[in-house]
Formats: sequence, C-alpha cells, structure tokens
Amino acid sequence: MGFSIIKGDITHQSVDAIVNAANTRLLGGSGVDGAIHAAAGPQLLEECRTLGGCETGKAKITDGYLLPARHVIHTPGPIWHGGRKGESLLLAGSYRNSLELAATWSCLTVAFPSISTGAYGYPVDKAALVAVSTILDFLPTHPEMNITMVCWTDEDKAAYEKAYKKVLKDR
Ligand code: AR6
Repeated sequence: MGFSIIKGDITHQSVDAIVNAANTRLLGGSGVDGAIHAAAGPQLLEECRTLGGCETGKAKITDGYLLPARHVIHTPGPIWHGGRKGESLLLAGSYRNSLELAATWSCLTVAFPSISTGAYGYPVDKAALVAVSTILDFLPTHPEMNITMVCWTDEDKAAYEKAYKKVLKDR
C-alpha cells in the first residue's frame, strides 16, 4: 500500500492528480489554491468557471494545464468552527471524495496538501488524524494507488507523521 508524507510544494509534484484546498466557488483564492492557479496558468480558471462551484466536502476534477500534474482535484474543506459543526465528517469527505474521483479517472498517484489547516483554521493535529485515517481506510480497496501528503512546513510534516503512527497503533 502506498502512503507517504513529505515536505514540499504541491505545484512541483509530477503525479496523476494533485488536490487543491479550494473554496466552494472554485474560482481561486490565496494559499495553496493561489499557488496552484498561478502555476497552472489562466486556463485552469477558465475551466473552473464552467464547473458551477462545489459543495464543502465534495470534489471536482480539471486538467492540470501547465502543472507537472495531469489533473487537479478541487475540494473545499470545512471552515473550523470549534469542532461541533460536523467539521471532521466534512474533512473526511474531502479526502474520500477526492480519492474516489481520482480512482474514477484512473489516477495512480495522488498528492494532497493539508486541507483546511491554513485560512480555514482547522487545527493541524486534528486534521491530520482525519486525513490519515480516511486515506488508510481507502487504500486497501485501491492497492494500486500511491498517495502522498505534501506538507508545507516541518511542523505540519511532524503532525502528519505523528498522526500516522497513532492511527497505525490504534488499528
Ligand atoms: N504546497 C503545499 N502546501 C501549501 C502550499 C504549496 N504550494 N501553499 C500553502 N500550503 P490554505 P485552507 C499549505 O490556506 O485552509 C484559499 O484562499 C498551507 O501552509 O491554502 O483549506 C482557498 O481559496 C496549509 O498548511 O487552505 C479557500 O478560500 C495548507 O496548504 C481557503 O484558502 C492549506 O492552507 C482554503 O483554506
């Protein structure tokens, strides 16, 4: 089963699909969304305009244009409101729906950023547990896929590694 955690820039990943931590309008933004649109070029926004937005926790796919990645899977993660507004289920939905869309499009290599933990304020330790357990639940039914968490900082990478160890230990 392929799961790894690295530090890096998701716009540099040569994979079948990178995932974008988008918003429900799917028309770009700051953070990783801004970086992906900047690297993909203006055609990405043109295609996004045809999609009609996306619900929180769901996912839509586009071409990767000038990116080394073949596709971009856009998913709006939840905004953190303290943890009692269904945030964890919505965040799990973002990971699971992105992975199911990737599988539908025969993507074997998929790279995720740390969805919702920037502008959307989801505490990274909590988000990492949701992300890792959702990915590890998905992988046994898709053993051909390789999934990478691409963390922007050393702190984020440490949080995902810690979550990975905890999820493995608790299974
Ligand atoms: N590669 C990998 N990770 C990155 C990169 C990069 N190039 N750039 C930033 N990150 P955020 P969110 C990390 O705020 O919390 C946007 O405006 C970053 O350090 O990008 O889901 C959207 O349009 C953080 O760990 O996404 C939405 O409106 C992680 O990516 C809103 O922000 C996610 O931070 C979404 O907020």
